[in-house]
This record gives sequence, C-alpha cells and structure tokens, in this order.
Amino acid sequence: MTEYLLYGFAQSGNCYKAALYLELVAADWQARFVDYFNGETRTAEYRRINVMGEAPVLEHGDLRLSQSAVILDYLVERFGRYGWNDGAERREILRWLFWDNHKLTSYTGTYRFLRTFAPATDKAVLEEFRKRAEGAWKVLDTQLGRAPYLAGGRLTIADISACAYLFFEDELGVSWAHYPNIDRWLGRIRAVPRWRHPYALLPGHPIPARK
Ligand SMILES: N[C@@H](CCC(=O)N[C@@H](CS)C(=O)NCC(=O)O)C(=O)O
Repeated sequence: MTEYLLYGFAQSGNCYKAALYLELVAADWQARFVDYFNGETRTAEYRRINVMGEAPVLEHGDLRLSQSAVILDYLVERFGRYGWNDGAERREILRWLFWDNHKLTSYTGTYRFLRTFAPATDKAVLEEFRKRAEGAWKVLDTQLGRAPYLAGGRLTIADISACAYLFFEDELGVSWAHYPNIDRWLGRIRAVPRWRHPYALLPGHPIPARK
C-alpha cells in the first residue's frame, strides 16, 4: 500500500495540483480514479468521502483532506518543499493561492470545460468566461514580468496551483506566446525534474466511455 492516496482524474487541473506536488517530491503515492464524467462525484458514496462532492481528496493514514490549496499546505508541512521561510512569504503564497482558486482556475477551468467537454454551450456564456479567463491571464502575465515565480524568486505551491490548467493550452484555444511571461514561467516549471503533463500523471485520459 502506498503512503498517499489521491482521488482524482486526468482532466482535472485541481487534482493535478496535488499530483504534481507529490510527483515532484517523489512521494510514495498513487491515484484512485474518480469517474467524474459518469457522475461519481454526485453519488451518495462519494459525498460521504467529501461532502463538497469534489476531487481532489487526499488520504494519508487516518487523515482525509479536500481542497487542493489545503492539500498543498499539508504537503508543505510533510515534505518541507515549495513552501515559505517566514510569515511574509506564507502570506504572499496564500494571496496567490486564493487568487488562483477564485479568479484563475475558476474562470480558466470553467471556460475549458464549456469549450471542450460540455455537449452544447451558449455562445454568449462562452465569450463571457473567455473574457474573465483572459483578465486573469493578464494579471498573471503582469506578475510574472516582475519576478520569475508568483511569490518571488523560487517555485512554491502558489505556482504549482496556478499553472495547473494552463498546460491544457490546446483545449483552451490559447497560445501562451501572446503572454510571454506566462510562456517562460510554464517553460521553467516544465523543466523541473520529474515534471509531467496532467494527462500523463493521472488516470482517465482519454475520457472513458459514458456509462
Ligand atoms: N476549490 C476546489 C475545486 C475542486 C473542484 O472543483 N473539483 C472538480 C473537478 S476539477 C470537481 O470535483 N467537481 C465535481 C462537481 O462539481 O460535481 C479545489 O481546489 O480542490
């Protein structure tokens, strides 16, 4: 049995945030596939695992955690990597984690879902989410023009969180060449030893047949 069990699936950038951390630190972990596209997160059994009905969930011994930012915070506590050295750094990391969850991942992930996975999407709704995602990408690009990583000079869980959905550029219909600071930052993250694309790290790609 492995030490860490991560409930997740390949299309989920939120699950990838935890998976990427575990992989980068060479943790003893494995994935437990969540069949999101067949409705598993909406079942009563899954709601007993996570009342929020979301993946990722991380199990470590008797502990069961949800919310990717909480999982990343816990993993920093366990492995001591990609975290903070003092209170000011911790607050800066938290600032970007909250921003990512609220503005970057939420709009980018929803836009990608509507564009790539939803059976039919109203054009105006799609355009609205694109506009909001682009607003977040501009903020990110500006910050990354000031420092190589979100919270300063080195990779932290803020970057591990914020980068997740941006590796799906084909499905987002974006070329990061239009956001040169994001482009260079994604290149730096890709170059970290043990980095893998979400579709290579978590089970469920391509999407299994509908039941
Ligand atoms: N803020 C949460 C978001 C998690 C989330 O939205 N997960 C999606 C998959 S990417 C999910 O499981 N959705 C299930 C549903 O809404 O039914 C986190 O960072 O963990």
